[in-house]
Amino acid sequence: SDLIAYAAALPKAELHLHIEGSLEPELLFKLGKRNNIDLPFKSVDEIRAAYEFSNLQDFLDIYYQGMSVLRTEEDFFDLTMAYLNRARADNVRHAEIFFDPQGHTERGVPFDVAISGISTALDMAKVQFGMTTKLIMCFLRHLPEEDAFETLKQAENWLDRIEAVGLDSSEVGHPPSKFERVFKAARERDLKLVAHAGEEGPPEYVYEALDLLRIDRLDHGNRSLEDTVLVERLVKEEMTLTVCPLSNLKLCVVNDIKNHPLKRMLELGLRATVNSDDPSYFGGYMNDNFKAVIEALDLTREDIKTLAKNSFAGSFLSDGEKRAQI
Ligand code: ES4
Ligand code: ZN
Repeated sequence: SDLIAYAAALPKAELHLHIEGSLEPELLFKLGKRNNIDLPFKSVDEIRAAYEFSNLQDFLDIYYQGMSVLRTEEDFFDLTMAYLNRARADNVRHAEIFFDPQGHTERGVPFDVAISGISTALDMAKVQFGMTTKLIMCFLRHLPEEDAFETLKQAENWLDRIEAVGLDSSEVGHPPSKFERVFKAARERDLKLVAHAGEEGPPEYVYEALDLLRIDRLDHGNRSLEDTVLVERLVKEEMTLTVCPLSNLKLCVVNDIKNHPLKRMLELGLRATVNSDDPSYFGGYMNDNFKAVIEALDLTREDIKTLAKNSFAGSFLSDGEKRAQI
């Protein structure tokens, strides 16, 4: 319809995107071949058929398996370049990109190899198509806090290339409180702070992310809606929520896209944004996510405009850079 075309054409920022989750089956195969890695799949179709999840952990098992083909700097460059090209086609003008260094270092791929391949692609996107980007280094929350400290140490020479730290992977059983000290250390290095919370975890985890980690932005945050006091606080603090509609559907955070809380979030005055999370695994990039919620939730032109504005307002761009985009 008209509104879908309107959303597609709007300049947008993507604030919740795991670069390893943008690895398409075709590239996965190509890199597997290039690196002589034996894969448990014989075809692209076979891989796609395996992308059926009943919860976050189901997905994460496949996600960590998929990233095993990423070995060299060139692999990380190719992965990142493919995403940036695809995002650009959806009129994403600015992207704040997560990466999971521990998903690589624990397989023997050095931190420097991953970040250097990614960074080269980010620099090229700026020169070639004027796209701006920020890099967010995530800690895997199923691993000990000590490992996160080790990762922060490995990042020491790259701090000028890293905007923020984040927290991802298996949420339930790994509350934000587990990472209070390493987030404090990151804050002392002037890094911005974000965390996945309230995706599968309870509102209590969102409170911990706010009060103990002192986050600048909330990733997902869906389950905040179960707590009216928490919602009022998020509204008052103008906290940005990076919402991922197709991800929520594929991971059964919502049982039907028609029951997605995005519209309700906007009505409550929350600063919600639309993002693709792990687009290769969840069935779509930025504009596919917009299309899904526009059709299912009867979003208005004003809603769509608000979502695009929120994406820049909630970004880590400077005030001057935000004004230039909005
Ligand atoms: C993730 Cl959707 C999601 N949630 C938590 N951790 C993740 N890592 C990659 N995608
Ligand atoms: Zn995520």
